[in-house]
Amino acid sequence: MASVTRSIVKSVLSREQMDGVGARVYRSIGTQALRNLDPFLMLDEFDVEPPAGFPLHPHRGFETVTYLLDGKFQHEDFKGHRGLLTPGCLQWMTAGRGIVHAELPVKGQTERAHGLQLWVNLASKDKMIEPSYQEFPADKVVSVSPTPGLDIKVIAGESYGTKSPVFTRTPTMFIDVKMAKKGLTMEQSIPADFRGFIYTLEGKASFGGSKHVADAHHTLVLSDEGTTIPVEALSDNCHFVIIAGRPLNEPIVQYGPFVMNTKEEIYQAFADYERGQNGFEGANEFVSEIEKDWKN
Ligand code: FJE
Ligand code: FE
Repeated sequence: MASVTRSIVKSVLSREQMDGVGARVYRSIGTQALRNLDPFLMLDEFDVEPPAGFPLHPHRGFETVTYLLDGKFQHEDFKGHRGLLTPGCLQWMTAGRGIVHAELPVKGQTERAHGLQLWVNLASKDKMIEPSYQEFPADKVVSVSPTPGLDIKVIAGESYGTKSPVFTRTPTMFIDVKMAKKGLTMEQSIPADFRGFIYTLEGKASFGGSKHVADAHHTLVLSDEGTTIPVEALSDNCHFVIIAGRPLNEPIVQYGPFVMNTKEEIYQAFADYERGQNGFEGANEFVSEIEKDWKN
């Protein structure tokens, strides 16, 4: 049976903006043009030069997926969990009921830290679970090369028979694709009930049944119907990600770093964070070592 090809229904160019402290981001999902794309809340292509970064801030009700492309990036949370991301490293953080952390480039380093941060919403039943991490150094991120010059990293889900070990509470796929030469083609399967998009990083390619052409910093929203997306490289060195997930179809009430289902739950999140309760114990007293280093 022939599979139905998804097409591109919308193309949005990310505009450069500032967030955190002086940190440059190209926001894809999470702007006026694309408020959210259930189950995704935000995608930022961050491009941060020290001393800019994301000092201590809270999260509740969703997951943050940080995938580093260039440079070095460090993180530390209020329970002492700390780590360093180098190119190709993946951190899949389930904030659940509460994480307070700092995400900063490494001090003394002049190179920019460049990567992607995706926010995946959690179902109502999972919003208040214990926080947890899935962390993969670059050499533990699985990859597949179906043809010479086509290199795919399987961050989540499956591509060309290769499966990621990442557990996604909200069913999600996240594929990083590099096509070295103009004219190369690939095709990615997408589960029929997933909503998805492509975010372009480099080069020029044509995507989907509609043969939509795009270059860097574009978000291409996929049609909901279909189970596959074909791609053809129209330049050398194409780099893009394909991200899709099963919509939760639940109400979304977001206030910055808290994403819940009702306004009352947002007020509760503020109160919990302020008073250091219901998962935010110790949040106010916490002093980040990496933030201290970074200020000196
Ligand atoms: C945040 C301000 C912020 N995009 N991309 C408010 F700066 C942040 C925040 C980030 C962030 C972090 C990384 Cl590592 C990459 C990002 C925003 O930390 F979450 C809110 N609410
Ligand atoms: Fe964060």
